[in-house]
Amino acid sequence: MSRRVYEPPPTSTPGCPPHWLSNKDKCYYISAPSEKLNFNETKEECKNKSSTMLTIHNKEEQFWIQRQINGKGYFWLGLTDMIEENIWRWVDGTLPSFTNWKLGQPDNWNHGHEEGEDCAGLIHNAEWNDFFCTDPIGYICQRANES
Ligand SMILES: [Ca+2]
Ligand SMILES: [Ca+2]
Repeated sequence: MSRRVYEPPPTSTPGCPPHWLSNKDKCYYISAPSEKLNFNETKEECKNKSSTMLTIHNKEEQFWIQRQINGKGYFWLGLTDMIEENIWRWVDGTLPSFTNWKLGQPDNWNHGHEEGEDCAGLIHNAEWNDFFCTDPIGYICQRANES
């Protein structure tokens, strides 16, 4: 994959609801700094917004998301191994073909908890890390672009 040049964020959201961003065939809702939810709350909130939790399927989408959330903190991915430890699945049940785990992650860290970490999110540079599903962090919902 060749390196892509910087693209400024879109100024309009064709085919997407107000406050959603358009990229390729999807619309994305990125939570404001005050909006922090745990994994299950995010799943519910995205459903309420007629959408699903964020899934990332290739490097190009990963880079786009990285530009949107740069310096804004942590955000959930719709990715979990709560059904079977270390078998990561998107919320639609599919296995990821693309991943961007931070080196050493996922580590199923379990300090102070009986259960390890079973829900994945984006950290610095939009690298992926597994978190406790009950952690409140930012979230991103996605839906098909209708244009
Ligand atoms: Ca785990
Ligand atoms: Ca971790």
